[in-house]
Amino acid sequence: MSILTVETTPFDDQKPGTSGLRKKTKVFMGDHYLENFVQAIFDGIGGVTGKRLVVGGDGRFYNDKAVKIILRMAAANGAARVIVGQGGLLSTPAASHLIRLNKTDGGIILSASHNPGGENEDFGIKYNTANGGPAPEGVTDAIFAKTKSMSSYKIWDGEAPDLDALGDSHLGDMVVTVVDPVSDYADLMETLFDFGAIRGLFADNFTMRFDAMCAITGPYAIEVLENRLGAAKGTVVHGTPLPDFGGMHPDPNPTWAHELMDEMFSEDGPDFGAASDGDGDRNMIVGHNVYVSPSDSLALIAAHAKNAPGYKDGLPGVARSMPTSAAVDRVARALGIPCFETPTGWKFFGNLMDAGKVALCGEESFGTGSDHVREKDGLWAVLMWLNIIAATGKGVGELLRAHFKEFGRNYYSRHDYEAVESDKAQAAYQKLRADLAALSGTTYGDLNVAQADEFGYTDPVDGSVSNAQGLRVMFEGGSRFVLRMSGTGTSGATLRLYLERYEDDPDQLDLDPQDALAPIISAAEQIVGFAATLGRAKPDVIT
Ligand code: VG1
Ligand code: CO
Repeated sequence: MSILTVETTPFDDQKPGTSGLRKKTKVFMGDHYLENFVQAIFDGIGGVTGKRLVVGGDGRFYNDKAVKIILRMAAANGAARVIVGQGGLLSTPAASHLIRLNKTDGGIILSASHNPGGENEDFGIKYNTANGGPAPEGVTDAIFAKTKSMSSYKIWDGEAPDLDALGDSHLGDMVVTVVDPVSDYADLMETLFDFGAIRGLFADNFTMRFDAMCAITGPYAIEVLENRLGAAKGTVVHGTPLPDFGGMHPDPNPTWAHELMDEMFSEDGPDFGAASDGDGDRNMIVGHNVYVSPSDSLALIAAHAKNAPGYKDGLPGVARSMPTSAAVDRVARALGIPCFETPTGWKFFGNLMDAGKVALCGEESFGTGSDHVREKDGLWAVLMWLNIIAATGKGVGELLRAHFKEFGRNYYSRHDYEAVESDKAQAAYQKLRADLAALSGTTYGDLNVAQADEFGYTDPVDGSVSNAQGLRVMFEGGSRFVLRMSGTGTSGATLRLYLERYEDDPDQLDLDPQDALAPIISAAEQIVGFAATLGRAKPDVIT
């Protein structure tokens, strides 16, 4: 057996997006496509000679084959050890934890997250650094630069070991360690939350439904909720990860997790419901007859985190992505802690957490997490809610109403225009961008534009600058809309319109968000002209 050096030519479309490189599965299966990118990762981080890595993915179609290719390439490139989840499986938060627990040099996660999986759907790959978090832009830029001049890659000329057998084996000089994907993660959860109190809740007939959407979180949720916390068998549904997610679109929002929504809004629905995405880092929280928007979930967790043992001393600070609502800002102000506003994508939270400036982070896109790992963590958010419910004795609806009463409500919604022809999406985006300077002082119905700008971010820890992170139109009184181009899609362009309005009139706290936001939706239409520019009468997905 020996090291093969395979000649190749560069691909011109391997620029990582919001969270790694995502393409149609068949693109990754094409000759040299995955291999080129993996070699670019290795070269972009200064080689992997003598290094230790974690590798795993969400089990979607091609996951197993891709893991074996990466193992053979790591061995040929001189890596010392690779820790792999059994069967090549690891949720994104569990991979982040394994990197930190074993103090490896980094890891490779295979997933296209909330995008559907299968031979004709999506696949993805990303690199995480030694802190367990997604590589920051400086690193992804270096990887992208390497993809542009790729002329050969190295791969071990021999079979990768069986990924189903736990324990160590060798691939050339490299040690492959196959680990249980769940146990270390489940142990970590036990250190953060009051498992005794949550067990008491379930012993007291508290009912729950967790929809794993045939994706990676199933085994984690079964172990933690059913085995360790005593939730009734069958609490976790769609709990077996399948290569095509059983045809489900594993994006935990009311549109795609409609089965769960129907059950939670039925007469005898469970007390508590949750869902997670393809790779396990997203979450949706639902009570009986009440839906919790991710921005509100973040704010409520910030207000109640002290109930969980892992956060009993309080939070040093919190952070949210720019398009996420300002609900958490109000809690931070009340707690007297800082609140940071970052660009979209979890990679921007890493430095803040490493520096101890924040312990809780969130995004409007169903992402919540803390400094226990450096990724968002779906099951963590679910356990945090269970811990808060157990500690306060209040249900989801009661908690939410009390929260709005105390802090007011940031009505919030996101309208997505998906798979738009790229030039049309660009036209709409660039039109608003060009108009920004002239918007301030203009009026739409009762709304006066106070400020309009393009969001840019200077990292408070390392001073790195990330420009062009979305367009903001802010109205007097705190309402606003934001327009962004998605960086995770694989066909055409997706435009995201984020809408927000603050309300503290006690009689106005229970409106339908789409009604509450109607004046802002109308202003955005007048300013951007979606119907005319995109040729779409309405958005494809509303969350
Ligand atoms: C989307 C979300 C963003 C999230 C990213 C990765 O990105 O909006 O908040 O961090 O997905 O999530 P974009 O560029 O499409 O808006 V995951 O769970 O797909 O890794
Ligand atoms: Co995800």
